[in-house]
This record gives sequence, structure tokens and C-alpha cells, in this order.
Amino acid sequence: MAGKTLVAFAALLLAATCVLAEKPDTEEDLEATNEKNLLEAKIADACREKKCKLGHECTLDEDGHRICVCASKCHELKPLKVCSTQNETFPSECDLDRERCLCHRGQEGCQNKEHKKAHLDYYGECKDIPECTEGQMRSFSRRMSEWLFQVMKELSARKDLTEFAEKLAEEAKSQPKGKHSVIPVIWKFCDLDKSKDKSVNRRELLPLTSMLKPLEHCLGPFLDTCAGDDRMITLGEWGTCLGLEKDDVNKFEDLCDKMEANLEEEEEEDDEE
Ligand SMILES: [Ca+2]
Repeated sequence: MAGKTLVAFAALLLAATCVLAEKPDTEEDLEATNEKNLLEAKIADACREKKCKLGHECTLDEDGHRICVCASKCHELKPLKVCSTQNETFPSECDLDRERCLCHRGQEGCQNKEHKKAHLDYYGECKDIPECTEGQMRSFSRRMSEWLFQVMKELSARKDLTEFAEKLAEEAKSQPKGKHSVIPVIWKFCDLDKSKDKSVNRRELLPLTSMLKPLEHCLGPFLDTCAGDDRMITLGEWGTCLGLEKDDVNKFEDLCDKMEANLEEEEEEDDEE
């Protein structure tokens, strides 16, 4: 009997010890989890209106100010592989930007410190882009200006142009043969020049190059030639490169300003509606 009591007592003691041993841990865990949830909710609330660049996310610093830091993870639903300017494939544009952010700030997770200079080159896996021969390069400018005319026509047919651009498309279509791509070429330049400083840089060309580079192997070398050493393309350089005559470029020199002014007007009208 005494033996049984002892065993029972020992079991009880063991159970009690376990409970005692676990109790502070559980409470601490619970507290920590609560604190973490509270902090996450606080960050989510404070960061609701804060926009961070791709590959970055908003958080709060020690003083409770909202700041953008490298994203802890990329959450793209349908990640599209991209090729970097260092010819390496990344799972998505966000992953590339996140990696550049980590390497730029020298943070843990950076896979190669050279990646601090890696940018998006084009969408899709990196592939061998064939060299552009001299002959192909010569015909490329004509093909590209013709292609820009087709793009403008297509957007017009789909009613995807602004009111002012629609007028330009009509004017382009009415031009004599051989001149119909003048307006589309200049229109595209104005469209690409987001900073409105009358020149386009590598970043401003990205919407064009990131899509077309893997399909048009002459595009990269062609744009490099247009830009020259300063790597910026002015309207004059763009026009010359795409085979426009100087007079044609001069004639539409103020087109970018007109487009900008009309865009503002159209936006104001939309706001009033
Ligand atoms: Ca610009």
C-alpha cells in the first residue's frame, strides 16, 4: 500500500512539476505572441497609407515613424521571372529588387554583393540574345518607327488613347506615305519621358525594353547607339535614330508640352465629372 501511495505521489509530483515547469513558459509565450500580434496590427494600421517601392515594405522605426525597409518576403501571386542587367534570372521583379535592397544595405540574406547594382533588364528567363548585325541594325530603325505607327493605330482602334493622342493618331494616319510614323515616333518619346526633361534615360526606357528586348535582339544595341556616351536620349537623337528628318522633329518639337498640358486638362475634367 505504501508502495502504491509512493508511486501515486511520485506521479502527482511529476505532473505538478511538469505543470509548474510549463506554466511560466506558456504565459511568456502567450505574452510574446500577444505582443507580436499587437505590434503587427499597429504596423499594419500605421502602414496602410504608406507606399514603398517594389521589393520593400513599410514598418515602424524605434520612434514609431513609418519607414521603408527591404521586404522580408515577396508575395506575388503570379510571379513572372525576370532577367537582370547582370544576366541572372530571378523568380520575380520583387525578388530582384529585394535582393538589390539587401545587398545595397549590406544586410543578411544578400546573396552576392554585386547584386546591389543589379536592375531589371527584361521580363522572362535570361536567354542568349543573338548579336545584331550591321544590316539588321540598319533595317531596325525603319521597322521600329513603322511598329510605333502600328501601335498607335492599334491603341486608337481599341479606344485606349487620350483625347489628344487620338487626334494625333488621326493626323498621323492622314500623313503622306513615308511620313506617317513621324508623329508616332515623337509621341512615343513624350510618353517615355516621364520626368519631362526632354530626354529619356535607361529607367524611362524600361517599359519599352523590358518587354521587347528578348524579342527584338537589335533593340538594346540600337538604343545604346542612339544614347551615345551620356546614356540619355534627347528628342533630336531619338528622331535621328528612328530615321526622321531634322525638319520633321523641329515641326513637332513642342508636342511633349502640348501632350502634357492636354493630359492635365483631361484629368481636371475627369475630376469634375
Ligand atoms: Ca526624362
